[in-house]
Amino acid sequence: MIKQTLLGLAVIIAPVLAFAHSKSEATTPANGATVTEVPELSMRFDDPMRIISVTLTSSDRDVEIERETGMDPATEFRALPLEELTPGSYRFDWRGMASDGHPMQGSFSFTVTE
Ligand SMILES: [Cu+2]
Repeated sequence: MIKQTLLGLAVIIAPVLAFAHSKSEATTPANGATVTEVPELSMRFDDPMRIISVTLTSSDRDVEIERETGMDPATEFRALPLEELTPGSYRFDWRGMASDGHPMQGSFSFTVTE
């Protein structure tokens, strides 16, 4: 009986905790998307996020990107690839700090075709 009650509480509390953190709401390209070109990489957050580091990886190598957004907390992050992205799978990883001071990280992936 007690176990059931605790489980019920965990289910109720979990979404509230997740919601307290600023999360990446939408990205360009969208997570899982297949695109023919990538003029820019962007992320939008529901609360300002200080993006500390970003990497774009394809297969086994890092692709050079240049961030357009500074180090100040912002609800939108933007970066440009410094080279045309050749067909393949890409993964964008970011680390940052939420407005409540908690370290956050996330990633999204996309595929480039000809
Ligand atoms: Cu937090």
